[in-house]
Formats: sequence, structure tokens, C-alpha cells
Amino acid sequence: MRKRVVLITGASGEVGHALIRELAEQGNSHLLTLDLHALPADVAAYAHHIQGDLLDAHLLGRLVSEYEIDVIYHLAALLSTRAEITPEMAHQVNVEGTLSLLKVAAEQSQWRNQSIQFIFPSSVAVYGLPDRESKNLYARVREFEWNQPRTMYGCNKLYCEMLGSYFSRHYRQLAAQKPVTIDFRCVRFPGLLSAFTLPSGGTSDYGPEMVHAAAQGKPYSCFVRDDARIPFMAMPDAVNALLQLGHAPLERLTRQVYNVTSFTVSAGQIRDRVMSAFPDADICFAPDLKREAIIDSWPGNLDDSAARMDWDWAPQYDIDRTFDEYLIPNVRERYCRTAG
Ligand code: AKB
Repeated sequence: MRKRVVLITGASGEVGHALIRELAEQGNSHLLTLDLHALPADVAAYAHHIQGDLLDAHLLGRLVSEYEIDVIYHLAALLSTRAEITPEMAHQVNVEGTLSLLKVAAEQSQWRNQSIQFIFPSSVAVYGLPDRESKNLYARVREFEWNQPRTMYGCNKLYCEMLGSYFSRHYRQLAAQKPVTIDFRCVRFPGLLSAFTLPSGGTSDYGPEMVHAAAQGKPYSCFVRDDARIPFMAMPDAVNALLQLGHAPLERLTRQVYNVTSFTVSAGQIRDRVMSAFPDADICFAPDLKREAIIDSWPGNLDDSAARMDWDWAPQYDIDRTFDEYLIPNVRERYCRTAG
């Protein structure tokens, strides 16, 4: 008999790591994870891991034939900076990978005759404001505004949001086959701050990098100017957003794609918070004008009122709690432990 599972792609990345922990703590023992890399050691026991490539059709075929997949968290992606370096590869991973997985969900739904939930994290990168004046003017951006991304990653995410909606509403609309039922749900994340992992290949990475470098006593040169600002969120809130959206009754949802956010902060304000926790930290600003321009094209804040209204979204970590209760104590402990 096929085993029923919750599938997590990109499971070895930042969000995957935190999501596996949370699902395992909630008692979920049927996690199937997929990533190019091995799972981090501290979560490896919680899942059956397949180390492999999402673009490997043979591997996906095996998944379909061996498992009954109830829920898919599709986290695998090349982030915004890396995607600018290898745009074609980003398109393959971000778009073709998503398309292949939506087809897996469709197949599962057809032969099991049931709905498959597909949870997709999108990003603030789907927005593209043309200049800093517009960014100041349009302080809080709603889901349907400024959908003109400046990056390959933003284009990929925006298109995949649409692919997900298409698969859940119209896929095979003219074919005389059993219906496909995919319950596609998506959140657009701001920059994320984790105390336990470091991101790689993103443009919002200066936030977490500053904190982790200071805790390790390493100098940090920030690649955006000090008044560059975007919204951020603590990782526990990001994981909660995915889980809460997944649990929301379908009839309450008025859309498939929701903004979620917590607080807006400038790079200089992050530096100040880090300096007050680690007074010896050596942080300077040496903007990389190209990466900075990407940050300037992302909104200063996201309007997440639809998520608040439809599924009672409310972040638990404001800026004080994020730094004082979550980031600083945990990174302090993490690097003390490593050093010891
Ligand atoms: C990135 O910087 O590319 C990501 C994101 C904001 O989606 N962290």
C-alpha cells in the first residue's frame, strides 16, 4: 500500500528546516522531504528524505507511484540574487520545478479522486516599484498593485502564483477526464530572519547576515545603504503563516495569494539593534548599487489586511520581540556553543 505523506521540497533550506521542526513538534510523522542536499542533522530524524533533483522526471514519477501525497509545501527555489547570476537556471528550478510539481499534484488528485493541498511561498520580490519616490509614496502595497518585478526570481514567483491558480481552477478544462482538484494557497513573504540558519542567494540576506556575523565576532560589510528598508518577519511567524493558511477553511478564503508581514526596518536600524546587543560588532556600509536597486524596488511595507481578515493572520513577533526574544538570545547561544 502507498504511504500517505506531506511532501516538502527545498526541505534543507531555511524555511524547510523550521517547518520540519514545527510539523514534527506537532506530531506529524509522515513527512517526505526532497532537496538537492542532505537534511540538516538536527531535523534529519523527523522525515524520510530523498536527496535528489526536483527537475528529475524519473524521481517525480517514483514519488507519484510510491506515495499518496496529501499536502505539498513547495519551498524549493533559487533566490533573487542567485537568480540574477544564473537566470536560465533560475527559470528551470523556479518555474519548471513548480510546473512539474503541480502536475504531480494533478495526477495524485485524479487517481485518488481527492483534493491535494499545494502551499506555495511567494515573495515581496513580485513587486517592482520604479524608483525611491514611488516607494515612499506607495507605503503599503496591496496584492494586486505594482506587480512589475525587477528580478528573474520575482518574475518566476509571480508567474508560479498564476500557474498555481490556473491548475486549481482551469487545468485540463477542455479534456474529458476526471476532474483535478488542487487547493492552491500562497503567501508572499517579506525578508525572513532566522536565528538558526543563514540564507543564501537572497537580496534581503544583509538582515540575517549582520546579526549572525556580529554574534560570531566577524566584521560585516552591508551591501545596501543604511536607510534602505523593506519589511521583515521572524522565521517562527513565517512557518506559522504557512500552517495557518493551510488550516484555514476554504470557504473563508477570498483569494489564493496573500501578503503577510510583520515590521519594516532599515538596514541602519538593524545595525543599531545588533550594536546594542554586540557593542564590539564591526559593521560598515559598502553598498553594491545593483543589489541595493533590487531592495529599493521592493515595497517599504505590505498590506496584509486580506490575510488578517480571511484567516486571522497576526504576526506574533514585532521588531522588539524578534530581536530581543528570538534572534539575539538564540544566535548568542548558537555561536557560543559552536565556539565551545
Ligand atoms: C530574497 O531576498 O530573494 C528572498 C525573498 C525576499 O524572497 N529572501
